[in-house]
Parts: sequence; structure tokens; C-alpha cells
Amino acid sequence: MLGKLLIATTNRGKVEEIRHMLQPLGIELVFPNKEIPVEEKGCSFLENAYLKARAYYEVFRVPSLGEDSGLVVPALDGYPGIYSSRFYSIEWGGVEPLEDGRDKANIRKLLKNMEKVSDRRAYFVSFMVICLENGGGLWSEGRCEGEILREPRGSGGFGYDPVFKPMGYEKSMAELSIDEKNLISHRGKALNNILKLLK
Ligand code: ITT
Repeated sequence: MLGKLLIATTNRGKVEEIRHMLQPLGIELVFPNKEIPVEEKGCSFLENAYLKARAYYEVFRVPSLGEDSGLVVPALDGYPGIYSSRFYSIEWGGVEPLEDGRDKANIRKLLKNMEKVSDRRAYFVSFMVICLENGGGLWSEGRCEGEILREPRGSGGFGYDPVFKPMGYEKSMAELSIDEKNLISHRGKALNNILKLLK
């Protein structure tokens, strides 16, 4: 199907989940030995996923998988959206101090902005792009629907997982095992979809 696949991300949570799914399939995963700066200047998840895959491909010349993902809350006009990783620092909704790490600051800001919001529906979305050696590429999407809890629960996963309750579950995403999360998550679905295209 594919010899090597470089995972073009700096996010350790993403790396763990992708490794967990792909390693048993016999795909030779390559993890970059240096970080390539990528300006996420796209207006969509798909554009940003492409920018990441392309930037790493240009340096390493190995088929490269870039992923852009985030949390979309319709009652907040779609925020954090493409700003999910740096939501705490953007002006919309008030800048939150970075006291105890990015994930905690992002969650604090989300919960503050949702204090009086009764429509708590939200979804995670993941877009993936693979830049191939023949100049072509592939892309896929995955979504996971759920709702925003009133306070954080659990210590697994990363990002907004402690305040996200997947639809049909009584646990937060951070209370699921990595296998359980991969089965239902936006990233797990996007990965399965892009694997189908590769085959
Ligand atoms: P790379 O660009 O290097 O891949 P990043 O963390 O900056 O790393 P993104 O720009 O795609 O990645 O931002 C994704 C953010 O969305 C991430 O930092 C989390 O805040 C949130 N997010 C994405 N997937 C998530 C998940 O599975 N669980 C919780 N939060 C998630």
C-alpha cells in the first residue's frame, strides 16, 4: 500500500493516537527529528492540513500526513474552530492567561464563554492530507459529535477531551481508553477514511 509515512505533527497526543492505529497495520511510520515551522494561515481545517503535510514533505521527501483538527461549538458561532489550539490567546471571547499550560487555558476560556449557554452541542473535526511522492495527494475528514460538560473530567487524551462528552457515552473523552477514543473519535474516523483511499 505504502512504504513509509511521515507523521507531520508536533502534537504528542495526536502522535500517540495515530501510532496506536497505524503501527499494527505494518506501515513504517516516520517521526520527524526536527520541527518544521508551519504558519497555519489557511481559512479552513483542510487548507491547514495541506500546509502541514506539504511543508514536511518538502523537507523530508517522504509521503507525509498532516492533520488539522479542532472543536466546533455552534452556539459559539463555530469557535474555537480552526483556532482551537490557541483559543486562549485570541481576542474573541476574551484573552485567557497561560498560567498552567495551553490545554487548561483553552478549557477555562471555553467554559467561561459557555457559562450561560444551554445549547451545549459540539463536535470535534479532523481533516487529514497525505502528500505523496508522485506529486499527488489524498484527503479525508472525520467527525465526532457530543456535548460540552460544565466541568473537566478525566485525565486521558489531550486538549478539550476532559470537557467533551461523546454522544451516547456517560464518560468524557478523557475518561476513555486510547482504543475506545480511536474507535469513535474524529481522528480515528479520518484515519480510517484516508486508509481506504490509500488502498
Ligand atoms: P500540529 O499543528 O503540529 O499538528 P496542533 O496541536 O497545533 O499540532 P491543530 O492546529 O490541529 O494541532 O490544533 C488542534 C487543537 O484542537 C488541539 O491543540 C486541541 O486543542 C484540539 N483538539 C484536536 N483534536 C483533539 C482531541 O482529539 N481531543 C481534544 N482536543 C483536540
